[in-house]
Amino acid sequence: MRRLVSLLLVFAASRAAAQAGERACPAGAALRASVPESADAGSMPGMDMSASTVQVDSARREIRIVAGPFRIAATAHESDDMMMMDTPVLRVAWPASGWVRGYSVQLCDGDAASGAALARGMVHHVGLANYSRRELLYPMVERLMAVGKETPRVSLPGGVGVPLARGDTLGLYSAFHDVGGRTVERAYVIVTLPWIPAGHSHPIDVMPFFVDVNSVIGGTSAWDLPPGRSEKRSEFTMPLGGSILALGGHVHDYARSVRLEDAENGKVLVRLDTKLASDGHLISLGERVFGFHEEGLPLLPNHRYRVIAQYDNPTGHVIRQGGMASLAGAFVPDDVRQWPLLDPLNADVKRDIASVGAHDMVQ
Ligand SMILES: [Cu+2]
Repeated sequence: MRRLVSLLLVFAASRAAAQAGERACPAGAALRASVPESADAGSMPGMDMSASTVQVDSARREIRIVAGPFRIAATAHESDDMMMMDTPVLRVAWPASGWVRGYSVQLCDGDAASGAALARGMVHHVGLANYSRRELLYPMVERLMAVGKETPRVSLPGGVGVPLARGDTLGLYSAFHDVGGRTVERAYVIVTLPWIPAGHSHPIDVMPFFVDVNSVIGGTSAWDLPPGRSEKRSEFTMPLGGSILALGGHVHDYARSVRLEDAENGKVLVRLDTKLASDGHLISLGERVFGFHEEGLPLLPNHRYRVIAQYDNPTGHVIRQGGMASLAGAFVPDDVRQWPLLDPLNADVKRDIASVGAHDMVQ
């Protein structure tokens, strides 16, 4: 029952062009040595001793964030919520200006003598927030990228990248659960970001796009789902023009569709339909790739749009926090200099920063 992170999830592994093979994990000793101990170490038990470090690999054109150690304790599997462990948000200073063109996550064992990867299923999600840029539509910090166990890797098509500048502040948040009742004492997360350094080729700037039918800053955007057919909608005004390259989304069981409309003339711009099991449980929500250049879906500056979710709840009763719907994708602004600025003193922004990671996840 959590909000989807804005991410370029529609470019997830399966359709990505080049797939680098999964890297081997470094040896445990090397992992432990690479992450300096947190100043809090010793003061708090368990995961609060974790810290992070950033490595620039110029030869491979990659930037890596290594974070840990995280203790992943075996738990009694009473419910999905019980078994998930959120980690504190670890902030990192971005080391170089240029463009990120992908994102992948490894989970490695810090107690293994030689490199050892941990079960992929232990990763519930790992995401990056960007405290140096605002979400396009909301006074919130940007959710840059995130993956869950179903989408271990995000790759952008050639010629586009998400701009980041040296000194930007990112926050790494994650959640794990045990697999097979085994406790891992020291797990390390390695986030690898393929990278185009400034001064080389100049890709097209692409940004995360996110719109929620029930945006609640600092809280969950889920709502109580009434029985039968129902609809939830919200309007937004584009602060600048640009085009959407691709769009996916997030909904819950019994959702029928999410659509984006021009609120000024009612025209349906895109509609994503769900695939449901016969009992109404969600199998998948459609995605749409418009194209990477001129073929994108244009959105006009200062123009009103709306997003509408349709549900049909057959249970005959209200499902507490059962509704959720958002669209997320990739957006190319006409002029990136017009991007709305993040005001760190704004009350909504403060509330959002306090909640990073708490309501974010990949479906
Ligand atoms: Cu949800």
